[in-house]
Amino acid sequence: MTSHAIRHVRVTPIAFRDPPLLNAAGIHEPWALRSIIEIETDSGLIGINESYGDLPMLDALAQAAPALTGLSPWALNEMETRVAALVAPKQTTASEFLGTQISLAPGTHVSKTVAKVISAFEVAMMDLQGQLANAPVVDLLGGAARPAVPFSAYLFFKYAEHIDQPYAPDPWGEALTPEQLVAQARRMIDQYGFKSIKLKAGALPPEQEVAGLLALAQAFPGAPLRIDPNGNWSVPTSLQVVEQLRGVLEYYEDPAPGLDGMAAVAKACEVPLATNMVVTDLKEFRRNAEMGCPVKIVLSDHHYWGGLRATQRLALMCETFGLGLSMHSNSHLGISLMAMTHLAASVPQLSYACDTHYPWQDDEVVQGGRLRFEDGSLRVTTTPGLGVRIDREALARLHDNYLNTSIRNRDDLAQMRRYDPSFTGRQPRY
Ligand code: GKR
Ligand code: MG
Repeated sequence: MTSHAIRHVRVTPIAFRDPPLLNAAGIHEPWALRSIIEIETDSGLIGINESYGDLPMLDALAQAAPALTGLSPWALNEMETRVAALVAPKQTTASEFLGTQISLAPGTHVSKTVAKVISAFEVAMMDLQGQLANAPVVDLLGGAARPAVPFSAYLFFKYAEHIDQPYAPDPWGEALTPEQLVAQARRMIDQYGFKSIKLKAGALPPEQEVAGLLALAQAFPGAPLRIDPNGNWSVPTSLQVVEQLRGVLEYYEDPAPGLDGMAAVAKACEVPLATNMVVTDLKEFRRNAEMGCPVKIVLSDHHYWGGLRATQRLALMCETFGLGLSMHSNSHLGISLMAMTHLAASVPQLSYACDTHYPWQDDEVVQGGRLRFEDGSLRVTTTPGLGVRIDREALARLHDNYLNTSIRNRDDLAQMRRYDPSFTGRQPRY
């Protein structure tokens, strides 16, 4: 009988072009890093995934990879147990004190690294499961609640060029004024058909960002609008901004730092607060609930919430506590975007269009090139597994980019200091 046991895990770090996008931490570097994960079975099947590509993540993936050898692609719970045992940081326990090394039991220590590695392997294993069962991943998650997933136009203030532009400048140009921002939105909406708009804020003085959002509201009447300064505004500034944006926002994403800051804003503002910064694991979810849910919308991310199934469990908890659910994103390519799409299609409670950085990338690692949006949505694939396969030539090219750049960890702050040596990155800045 053919064995589908896992034989090998291959992790390939890649780097792809990323524009000079401004945010609270500083500015994007010219290369964004990701890892491409391939899990191969004895029978020669290959399950794929895309995750973070910074050095600690690559180290954690390498540390955990042996846990998969010999495992069935269906054994997700066993994979989680083994990964948690291998990757969890050690604690000084009584038995360790007495000289015995013990691994922490899963569940007793849930670090983000464990959740990230579990997610990285889970998606690739589910891609394998789909190939074995001849079913798309969305069917393994219970079937599609919607045939296509709506995404939002994710706008950034940006410079026209990087400080040491290593390749031809991106076609989006500069966006620092309300007029340039509206032009960026128009271009993105014309090209992709997005219906909702999110503005990444926390980069320019708040009055300039408010002017930008008001210009968007005027240019796109009726479009749901969000603003996200990544916790870079004090509570008084957050309240001032939301007052200036009265009647304009669909939700208010991470205005002030920390759950306490968010709770102080929530007390005095009617617009629901959303986060991908202060409710990022079960412990924080519990604290938000104990505080009476100042945060009303959780912007999930399967890459660090522990995978597709863990995010489905999060969806149920959001429903239980009357919270909304959507997804945020990072600079990513098609495998990550497609995994998000299968997950989002399977979640009946998804209440808002998801974020994606995808329009900011022009590289791709999947066969057939860039994924195509229809009317602002991405159709969930119906072929086995994730429905995307790796383009080997593209992977080799993107890996070469990685070998040729010295970037090994994303550092928007250090990059901004190259433009402005006095930039401190102190938060909240305003
Ligand atoms: O790429 O600059 C960025 C974003 O700020 C990203 O890092 C955030 O994680 O998009 C994310 C968000 O919604 O906060
Ligand atoms: Mg955010």
